Amino acid sequence: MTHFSALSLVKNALSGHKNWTEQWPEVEPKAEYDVIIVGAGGHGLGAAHYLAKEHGITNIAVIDKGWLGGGNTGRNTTIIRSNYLYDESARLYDHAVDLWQDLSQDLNYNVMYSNRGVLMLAHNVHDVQSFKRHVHANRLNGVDNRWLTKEECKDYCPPLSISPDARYPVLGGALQKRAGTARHDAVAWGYARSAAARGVDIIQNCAVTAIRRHPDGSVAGVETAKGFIKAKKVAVSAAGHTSVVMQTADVRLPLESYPLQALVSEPVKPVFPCVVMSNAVHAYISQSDKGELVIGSGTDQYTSYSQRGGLPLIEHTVAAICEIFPMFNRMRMLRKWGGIVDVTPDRSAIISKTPVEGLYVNCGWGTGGFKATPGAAHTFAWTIAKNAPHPINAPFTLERFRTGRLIDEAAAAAVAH
Ligand code: FAD
Ligand code: PYC
Repeated sequence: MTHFSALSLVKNALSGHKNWTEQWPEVEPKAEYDVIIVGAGGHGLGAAHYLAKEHGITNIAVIDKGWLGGGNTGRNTTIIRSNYLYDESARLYDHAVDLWQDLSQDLNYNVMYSNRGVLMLAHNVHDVQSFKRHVHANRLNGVDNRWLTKEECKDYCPPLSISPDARYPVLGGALQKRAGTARHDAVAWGYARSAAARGVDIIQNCAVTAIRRHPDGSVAGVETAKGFIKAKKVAVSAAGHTSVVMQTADVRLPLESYPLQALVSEPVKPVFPCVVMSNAVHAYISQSDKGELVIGSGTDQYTSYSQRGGLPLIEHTVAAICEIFPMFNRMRMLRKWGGIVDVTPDRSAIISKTPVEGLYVNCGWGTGGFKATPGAAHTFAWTIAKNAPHPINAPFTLERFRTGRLIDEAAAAAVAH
């Protein structure tokens, strides 16, 4: 496999870019693996990368029912931040933000991490109080976040309207400067390439139809579209479809699945310097390197696996964008899509062993798991390898739904649900 470097770029440019080697091979599944990961999104592929790189476990298959990165990893609006309220979340998301800093170097693949800053707008007294509470809590946890006046918000993001005549005027905002965006496909491709180079099999277009258990209850392997595959350990990272997959092993999870939508505009020259989120008016926006405005909408009010979502939400989001950024009034929207997100009762994730020996689950990221990809994958790999939680994901196990020690991050979740 080619090592990407300035030299390899020049060499391949001189031969018309015809001699690049494949990024990962297409393989048929073996009869047995040490670990099978269900779901080739960023979280599943990342877990395979860290299992191979940090725990020396390489006899792994990552199996996906579609193409790798075709789930929420390739459908999200790529916002990365760690400004969550509770200590446990701050540690988990900031661990991810730490890993994002050097991820391109770690993978030898440009994931285009851009820490352009995430600005969360406050539109009412409740927002102001809640965001200031987040700013203070974050700073106590060593997470950068600061309060900006509305004029400072405008300086940081010139397209923003701070007119007092708006329906919900901007009263100020919380800015996390280390936060930003990354290129979502590249994250999946980079992890896939690195894992494959270490011997991991990536098997696409092969649905896992059931998890099988031994008579003693422990995990035996998975039933797939290509037949039964034995495994010592099975790790499920299937986002919106997690509860369906886990049910086949008789494990019920506290999850509900909803469609969440996003859309992009026609491309324009660089005009938008950061990421802006407005929970109250309900829209979030950044500009991609192609020039499209990337705009996030809300979740449908009802559970569904339809992977599209209703038009009223898009209309509401576009109205919100026009209100906060009147200069975008005449922009045309190019396309919209949806993904199925898995939501827990406390809006926090689950990275955990399960009551089934050898079965692990990483889910419940709802509308906000892209930012966590490296941190979730890293701690999930640890949990699988050591059959025990990493100190960072210890508060995020299934136990909390028994003990009642919930981590209520609904206010930090960004998308109302
Ligand atoms: P996925 O990438 O969905 O991977 C799961 C994989 O499992 C899929 O590829 C799927 O095909 C596969 N699978 C499912 N069932 C089976 C089966 N039976 N057999 C085999 N394979 C199976 N998060 C943020 O942090 N910031 C954002 O700005 C943001 N915006 C979002 C916007 C939208 C529109 C959506 C939908 C989500 C957004 N999210 C955001 C959430 C984020 O995308 C997800 O939390 C995250 O990408 C989940 O990654 P994953 O690898 O767990 O899941
Ligand atoms: O978690 O930051 C987030 C987010 C933004 C849009 C969807 N999720």
